[in-house]
Amino acid sequence: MRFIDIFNGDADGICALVQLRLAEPRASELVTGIKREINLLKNVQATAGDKLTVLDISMEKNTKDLLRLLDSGAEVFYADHHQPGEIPQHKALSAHIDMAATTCTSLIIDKYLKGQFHHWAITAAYGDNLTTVADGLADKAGLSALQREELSSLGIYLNYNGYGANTEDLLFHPAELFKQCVAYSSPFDFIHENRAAYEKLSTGYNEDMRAGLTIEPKYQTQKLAVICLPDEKWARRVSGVLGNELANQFPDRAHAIVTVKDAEHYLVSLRAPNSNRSGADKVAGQFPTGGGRKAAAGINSLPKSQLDQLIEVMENQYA
Ligand SMILES: [Mn+2]
Repeated sequence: MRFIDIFNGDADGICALVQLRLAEPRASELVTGIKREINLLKNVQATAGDKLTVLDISMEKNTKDLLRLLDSGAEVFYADHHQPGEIPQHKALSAHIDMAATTCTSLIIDKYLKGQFHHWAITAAYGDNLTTVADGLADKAGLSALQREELSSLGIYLNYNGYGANTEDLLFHPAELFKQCVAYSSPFDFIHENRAAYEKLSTGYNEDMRAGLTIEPKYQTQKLAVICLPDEKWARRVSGVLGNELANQFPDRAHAIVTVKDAEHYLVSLRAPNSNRSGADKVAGQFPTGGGRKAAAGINSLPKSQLDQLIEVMENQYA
């Protein structure tokens, strides 16, 4: 019988598993990847009696493999907050799904464990950009303003670590980062006692962010800015968090963060202005590989020749 822990490589996935393994320590096989890699079940093989834990990846995107693993006799504990599609009715599946906009997988696990490792759950809420929810929980837990700041920073760093084109781009492989974190029952102890890991994250984040903020926008008006990042590791790491930072610094501006995907294509991350959180899905929807939500959307594969067209569509939406 094998234990296999499968989790998204971002703050939410890592903190969800940290809580579970602090409550129930196991030597398990770890299956994870970059934040965008969510078809994690496709590489998992199991036999009867194996115990699988699956965290923070959409069930809908993994249904076929989930059914295959259940059919092979594995027991599956599944917790997530993304669209599940139709949840299979199977006696070996224990599903904990909550799609409320105010929750995340780590908060679902926090409830399941009756708050045993609550500070790790709050860290994840900050990392998953549920800032208002996280602030409320921190207040309720009696945390000081400084402690709140510490958990918020850690959440942001753990989330940042998940961005890249592959795990070689990342400062820590998410499986390694999980191991560094799970050694501490409180994130405050991780922050203060695991200085080497914490400083690697904080220095990396701050240096990448500084470099990202100095890039001259390719196109810029009062209403929108298009930032083209170079094809380098640091740029791929910061691509996911730079848009949030720019949206905070320029709340009335829409942003497109453009990174090189391959010789012919860009990967585009779109953010609506903070003061008008709408339209990002409409801009992305004008392109065949675009999609997303009103406030944040993306284009998976934009032909390089269509960058001007993207600017035009953004002008029509926001100017
Ligand atoms: Mn999540």
